[in-house]
Amino acid sequence: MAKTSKSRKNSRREFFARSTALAAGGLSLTGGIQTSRHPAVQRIIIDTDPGVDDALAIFLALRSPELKVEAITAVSGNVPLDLTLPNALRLVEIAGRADVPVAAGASTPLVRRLVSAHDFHGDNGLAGVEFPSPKIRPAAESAGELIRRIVRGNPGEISIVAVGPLTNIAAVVRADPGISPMIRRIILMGGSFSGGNITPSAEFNMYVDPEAAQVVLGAGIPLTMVGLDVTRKVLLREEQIRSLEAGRNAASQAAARIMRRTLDRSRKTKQGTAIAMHDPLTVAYLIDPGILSLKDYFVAVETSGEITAGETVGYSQPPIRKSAPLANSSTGAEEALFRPNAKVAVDVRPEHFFRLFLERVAGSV
Ligand SMILES: [Ca+2]
Repeated sequence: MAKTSKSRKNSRREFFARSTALAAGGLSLTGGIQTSRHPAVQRIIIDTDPGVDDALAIFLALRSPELKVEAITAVSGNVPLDLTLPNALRLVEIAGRADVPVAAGASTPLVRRLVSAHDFHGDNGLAGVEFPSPKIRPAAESAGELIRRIVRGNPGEISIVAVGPLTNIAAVVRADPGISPMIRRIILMGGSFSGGNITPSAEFNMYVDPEAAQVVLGAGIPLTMVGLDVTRKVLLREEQIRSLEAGRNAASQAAARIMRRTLDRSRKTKQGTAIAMHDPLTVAYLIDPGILSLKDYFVAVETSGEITAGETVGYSQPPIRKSAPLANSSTGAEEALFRPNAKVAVDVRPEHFFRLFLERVAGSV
């Protein structure tokens, strides 16, 4: 008995030592080459709309020693806030991390009615898998208050991982414009340069709140955009679900149940036989930047299109030209100064993602 406990403790220590060394040295898990140095632990806030792939992203973050999750803020998106908030609380509780504060954010987009995605995420947002009601309570502060307090208390230290519609982040930037230079960076899941997943033009998070996306893209905060161009190439299948089922921890078991049900639904509704790893890919990139290749773009989001709202358009070089003015318009076809506002993921190594993801979520950490 004592021996088992000791060896488990040792393997846990070795795991953390190895992971911390990797992070401290900027050593890529995938390449094995020391490239650059960055702080051993990255402090993050996760803004999320759980959401089946949000669940995986949260588990991955909470089980990775390179990341310190300072807070989780819920937003309406895949399902309304009255589901995403308790789901976030449930996920934190399942992962055994009741120490992480969870706060309620916006229940509606900035100026639009909420369009949710129950058809994919199930009635409860977790593929219809029933987990017990959470015992922990949401933070007394709102998402906006919590984000502002943490960022202002640690200027330049906190990165935001935004894996839902950008409503909460836009509201923070609008209410407190001076906060932008204090945010280390935003890594967002959203957008696409290769067609959408809710309309032919728009990716879901951008579609739900394009006005919020416009605020965030224009805020001058260092941005990394992880969009459908890469996330739809990282597909979870039967094989990975079996690995999660074999994982001997509550998070892996919960992830397995959620993804098993999601895959079954997807097959039945003929939406496909694999599940794109949108949100967890964003978190995985923070842990191992070698998983993605990035390219500088000026990214703009369509807000006025009747058919195309939420479409992201990437300019890789000047000029930044808009549509031709209407004949009765008083404005000309002005060109804006070309200055990239985002690093956009253009290529991905799916096998590296799954190695990291399964090691962390299904592993015995
Ligand atoms: Ca999400």
